[in-house]
Amino acid sequence: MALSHPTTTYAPNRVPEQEVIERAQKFYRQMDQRRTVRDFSPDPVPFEVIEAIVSAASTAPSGAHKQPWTFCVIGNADLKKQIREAAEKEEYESYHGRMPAEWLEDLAPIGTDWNKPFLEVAPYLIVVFKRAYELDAAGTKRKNYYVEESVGIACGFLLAALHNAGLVALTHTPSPMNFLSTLLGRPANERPFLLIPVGLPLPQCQVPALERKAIEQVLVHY
Ligand code: IYR
Repeated sequence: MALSHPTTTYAPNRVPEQEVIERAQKFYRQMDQRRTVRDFSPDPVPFEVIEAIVSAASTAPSGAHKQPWTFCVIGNADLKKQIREAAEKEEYESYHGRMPAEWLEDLAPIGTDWNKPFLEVAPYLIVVFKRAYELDAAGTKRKNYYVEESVGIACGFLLAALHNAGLVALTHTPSPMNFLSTLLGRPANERPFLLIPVGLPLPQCQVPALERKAIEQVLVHY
């Protein structure tokens, strides 16, 4: 059986080389301003901003174009409170025995602990789910491919889109995360991937004094 794969013309304008260089360097300078933030302002953010940002994330490439992601956006105060309480319960156990000494040592400079007030303060929580498989109309399982890679790339797009819009985020991974499936009533083919509080930073909010690796440490030119 011959499978059809229709194509469509893709002809973006060629950008002049000097402009390519300038755009690339400008984008790097913008991205270098991004910081992970834990001190959120409770100020609201219009939902249409979140919609555009999730739309940008959902343009990511994915294995066999399966788009194996769902972005659950929580603005409801009561649900945020329930998520905070469940996350803190897990995190308390993690910080008091589940995380090995080396992990706690690596986190010490970042200053995190089991308290997660940002889960209630941030105007939105975006819970990203990876879809392990799909169910077709007959209820038969259909595979998704490179799900971790695809959803990871989509989350990268999401973080870049948030930063571009002037918002801040935290890539939070309470562990284990299955409480999110229960609280949000997600189907069995979805697994929580990342919990991303989103909003505006508190004025003068503090972040760890971090340095990024130099280009020579991360780029090997053959
Ligand atoms: N999930 C915990 C611990 C944690 C782990 C890493 I790796 C971090 O970079 C930061 C925190 C928490 O969210 O506190």
